[in-house]
Amino acid sequence: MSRGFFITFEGGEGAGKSTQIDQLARSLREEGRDVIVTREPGGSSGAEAVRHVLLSGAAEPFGSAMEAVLFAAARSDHVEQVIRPAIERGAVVLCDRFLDSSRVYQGVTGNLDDDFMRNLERVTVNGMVPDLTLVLDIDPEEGLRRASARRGTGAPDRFEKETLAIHRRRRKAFLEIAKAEPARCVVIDASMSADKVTAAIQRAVQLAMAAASTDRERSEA
Ligand code: T5A
Repeated sequence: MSRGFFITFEGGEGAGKSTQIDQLARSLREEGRDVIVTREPGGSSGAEAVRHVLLSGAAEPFGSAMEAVLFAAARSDHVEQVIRPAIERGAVVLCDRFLDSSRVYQGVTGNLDDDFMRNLERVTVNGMVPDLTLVLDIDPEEGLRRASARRGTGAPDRFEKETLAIHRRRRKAFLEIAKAEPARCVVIDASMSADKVTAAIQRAVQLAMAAASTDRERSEA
């Protein structure tokens, strides 16, 4: 593959994104592919420095627009330092959350203006739109239960602690994005067993990679 392939994992809290990224990375590496696993907020040294400020709630008093700006600053560093170089050298990049999380968490449930979010996204992503986005869909009650069981006695973060009604709005918003962008997004039922989710993801990834190769061959012919 000359250019790499950029896959993002999206969805609510505790949907199983990290679990499934590990599985997919393992199977792609077994096929001999160069795989980069990364996450947001974070993924580059500059962005990891901003991660704690965002997830601890230290930026919450600034309001959702300024939180969106901080997520954007972290994403810009991550795109330019990690994602774009990896894609240009032909790697497969697996990213735990990306632009759709900002659209949903800051845009929809932060009640931010569409134009503001669109302009911020354009500057931040700078053309690095995912080739495939896997939306792991789960009832927020179950997702939060899983996230809480994994966390043990630790406190929920800035976004996890919000009301069930807000998490439900987020689920709906992720599904609306997937419906509006069917060429990029595939919805995966994340309530199934982890093995079944892995199998569904592998099918979606194989199909998307095969379609991308065909498109490239056609455009080079
Ligand atoms: N955010 C992020 C924004 O507001 N705007 C943005 O632009 C971005 C990028 C990040 C937070 O930041 C917000 C969104 C988030 O609130 P985070 O700590 O990085 O927070 O965590 P999350 O991305 O939310 O991910 P989680 O850690 O909550 O969950 P995962 O990764 O989806 O789930 P995972 O794999 O850790 O699984 C959770 C538990 O469930 C089990 C696992 O073993 C684990 O214990 N599990 C299953 N159990 C049963 N059946 C299955 N199929 C299972 N799959 C996993």
